[in-house]
Amino acid sequence: MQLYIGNKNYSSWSMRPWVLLREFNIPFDEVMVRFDDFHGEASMFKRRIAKVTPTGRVPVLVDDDLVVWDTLAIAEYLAERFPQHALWPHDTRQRARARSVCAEMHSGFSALRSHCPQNIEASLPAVGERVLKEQAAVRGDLERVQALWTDALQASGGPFLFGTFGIADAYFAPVAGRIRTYGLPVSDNTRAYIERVFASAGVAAWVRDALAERDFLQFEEPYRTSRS
Ligand SMILES: N[C@@H](CCC(=O)N[C@@H](CS)C(=O)NCC(=O)O)C(=O)O
Repeated sequence: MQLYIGNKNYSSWSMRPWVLLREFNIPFDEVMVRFDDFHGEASMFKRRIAKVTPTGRVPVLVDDDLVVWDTLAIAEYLAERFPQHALWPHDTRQRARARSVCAEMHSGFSALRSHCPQNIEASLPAVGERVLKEQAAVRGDLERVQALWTDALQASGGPFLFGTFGIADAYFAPVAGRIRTYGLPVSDNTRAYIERVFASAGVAAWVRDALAERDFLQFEEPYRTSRS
């Protein structure tokens, strides 16, 4: 299997399936396609990705002659292809809950995503403070994600959202990363969950690679002018 991804420092959608594959030690080859501004014919990223999928986006999973695009479809495919791993919870009701929170993440939290874009190597607490003060919708997203995590952790008993690390945790790992990058204020329990996510093998490996990239892409950087 090959997984096409973008820059590890910036690409939150790529992070989810990559982290999942690594966490469960499922062998795959990574194909990193460096981000550019995604504009038209001149975009090398678009040209390379167009050879694999007409959507022009990452992540994309290629398994022999099968192409699976979009994070949720990739997660579902992996769960079916590797039933020996509990990517989703075994229990039907828990699985329905896990799917609900992933679907909510997939189509929601747009304020947090747009005002606090993924930037693993950066530390921007002053930006986070300003954004929280100015953007009620970001405050709403932060409140909602904390409530969602608290409910899931209470119901499962932890340490991860549905017990052991699974698709839901991979889905929220980039949100946990944004909370760290922007120093957003969260409860002690939420902070402890975030630390567990970052200590998990898959996420820790992604972060290591992201920090080693040292690539600065201006169009992904609304808040910095350089890496230093
Ligand atoms: N719904 C898609 C979203 C994928 C997505 O937007 N990926 C971004 C990178 S994180 C991308 O490829 N952007 C290229 C573009 O916007 O042209 C998924 O879940 O895979």
